[in-house]
Amino acid sequence: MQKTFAIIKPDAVASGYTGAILAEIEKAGFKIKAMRLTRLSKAQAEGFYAVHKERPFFGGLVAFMTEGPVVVLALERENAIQAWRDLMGATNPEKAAEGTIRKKFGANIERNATHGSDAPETAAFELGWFFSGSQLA
Ligand code: 3AN
Repeated sequence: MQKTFAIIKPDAVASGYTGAILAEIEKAGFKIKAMRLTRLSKAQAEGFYAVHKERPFFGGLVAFMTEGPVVVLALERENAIQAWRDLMGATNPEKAAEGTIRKKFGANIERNATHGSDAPETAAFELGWFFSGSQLA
């Protein structure tokens, strides 16, 4: 069993897609280990996306991620990191495969509905950024 970290981003929460995305997550066999509706502060978003701080889209990304509430999730499944990235689809919804969450609910490369950890190290960092150890047990 493996855990990964997911965010239902401000665009998807504001559009009323939270329930539909949670349904897709459960249908795909993930167990929701922890979940919270929260509004990220600028400092939280900057710290979370620190690996992207030199990228030209960093400022826009932080502004977007703080514009409204998000749902943060700890998901568990066999091969959870890859399985959640497969279910989300490509970063750019225009390039995402049919049936994926970003294809169905994403608007563009920035406003792309969901986030998912890309490796075990980032999953550990991202889960720890939002949840305490006892919440993930
Ligand atoms: P992923 O979320 O698929 O792992 P990353 O880690 O490359 O993609 O990018 C993190 C986030 O930054 C994306 N989810 C997206 O919201 C935003 N992003 C990535 N590339 C761009 C871009 N070229 N322009 C605007 N926003 C971007």
